[in-house]
Amino acid sequence: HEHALLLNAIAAGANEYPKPEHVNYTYGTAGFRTLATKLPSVLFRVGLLAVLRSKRLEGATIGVMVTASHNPEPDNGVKLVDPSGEMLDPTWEAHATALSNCPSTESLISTFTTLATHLRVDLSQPANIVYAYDTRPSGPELIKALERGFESFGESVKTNNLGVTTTPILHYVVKATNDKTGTYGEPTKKGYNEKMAKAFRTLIGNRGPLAPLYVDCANGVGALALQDFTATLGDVLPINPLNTSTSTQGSLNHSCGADFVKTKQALPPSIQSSGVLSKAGTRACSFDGDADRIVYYYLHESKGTFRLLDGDKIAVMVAMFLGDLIVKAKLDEEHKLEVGVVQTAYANGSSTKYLTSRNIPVSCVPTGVKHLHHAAQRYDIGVYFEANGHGTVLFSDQAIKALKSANPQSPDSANAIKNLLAFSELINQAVGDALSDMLLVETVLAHRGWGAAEWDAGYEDLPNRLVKVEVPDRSIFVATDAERKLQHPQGLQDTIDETVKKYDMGRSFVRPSGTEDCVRVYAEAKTATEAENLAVAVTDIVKFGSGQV
Ligand code: G16
Repeated sequence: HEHALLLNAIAAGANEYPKPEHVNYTYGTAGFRTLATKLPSVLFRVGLLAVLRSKRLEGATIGVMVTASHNPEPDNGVKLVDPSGEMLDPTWEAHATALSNCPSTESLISTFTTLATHLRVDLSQPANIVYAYDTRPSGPELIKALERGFESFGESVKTNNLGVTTTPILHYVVKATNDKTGTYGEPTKKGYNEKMAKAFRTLIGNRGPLAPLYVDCANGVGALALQDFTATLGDVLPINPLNTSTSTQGSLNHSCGADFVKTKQALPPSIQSSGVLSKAGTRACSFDGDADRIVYYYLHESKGTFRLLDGDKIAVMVAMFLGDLIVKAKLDEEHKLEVGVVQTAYANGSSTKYLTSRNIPVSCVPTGVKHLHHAAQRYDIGVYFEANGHGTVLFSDQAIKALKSANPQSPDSANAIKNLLAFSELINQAVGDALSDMLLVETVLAHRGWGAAEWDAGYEDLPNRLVKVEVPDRSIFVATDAERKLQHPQGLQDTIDETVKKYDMGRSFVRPSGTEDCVRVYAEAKTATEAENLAVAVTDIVKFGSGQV
């Protein structure tokens, strides 16, 4: 009887949120992402799946984030977060896709029932969900659809609406809520801010106050998180927030934010015209629309040219610094720790070469935080960053144990150990966070006594270009070998290889985007002109391969 009631409730909700015809949804790089107007039925169905997942895990708390991050304002999206604070188990992505594509209420009910049976979900279990959304105007309507999904299950579902919040805060709250040891932190925004502020103060010691930092918030939710955080932190780090217009229509990610800066390799026009970077030594950073990416930049002191310090530059500086701290910690032979770095094909060739030449292990995985995160878990201390600024540093349980049980033989070692442990508190262990990563960068710079120019001096990026190519059907492009090669359309990779050979230090690859309706072309080469020409040549190959030319 109860089962029949549940199915009736789901059917009633499904009728309110019918699936639009001729749309095929896929769970992409970071969940479902498309025009917000196409998403209400998906949100309702994701609500159902989140409850199934929580019930399957005996009521463990699941997270749901409504955001389209770096995408333009009219887009939106939704992704699920597992109890550990990590992205949804990839085997469940197919279930999310199956539910989202059911053409009718009847087929949705039948797919739901089949899933519940096959996944051995005991529907009488409780379910717990935490959810949040970014500042997009479409957020509240989509949240209603999501809540309608939860409500179908009646009282067995307990929810916690975090409201307008960044993606990393949602991940943190999910992890902290499920943490049985009670050591990770209080499962609230306040708990998160206090945890980070405390670790940051410990690490900065008497080095503060630091030089002022300009932060481009992409006119998104990062502006609100930054404001909350600075109120907690006080004046150790003077922060000047820029692009904070979260309620001005059309402003989100528009000509600002991490994706703009990384792709255009230029200052946001608003920062250019404000002149705030013209004072030598001034550094700035940009967040993206949901504050889980960060890139830094500054202007060259004598030439005034734009210098980008992207995810690769962050990874290299942080890995080198943590490696040095481990040496200083002088841990016993059986507790020796290793730092490793995880990158994607987008990593600048110079960064990989630099790390390898310093004997830091580097692995390459496909695009998407979920892939990097898992690869980073294989190291004692795993540093992962996508070139676009997504990333974090993971400390394994073993590393934490080794540090906590160490017997330092000198004040220097004791200090290094204390600092390594403080880094594990400062850095978000669930997912990359622009705010936490910003504090990480600031700490390393303060300890090294470096400004942006000294950080930048480590290695010189190879000139590169990233191009979005619009094609009639991006699904015909299938990449392999950590996305460094194209498997389909057949023969295209051979043509690309032939072309790449003609360029000094040339490298290029093609892959379909999992968040936007386009194919991405990346090219690097010895000179800017060559990188540009290579990108144009490969773009032509893609257009030809897509049947456009
Ligand atoms: C998302 C993912 C990132 C990925 C980016 C671009 O970022 O979380 O891992 O690098 O999309 O992916 P694609 O090239 O497949 O479009 P965000 O910041 O948009 O959530």
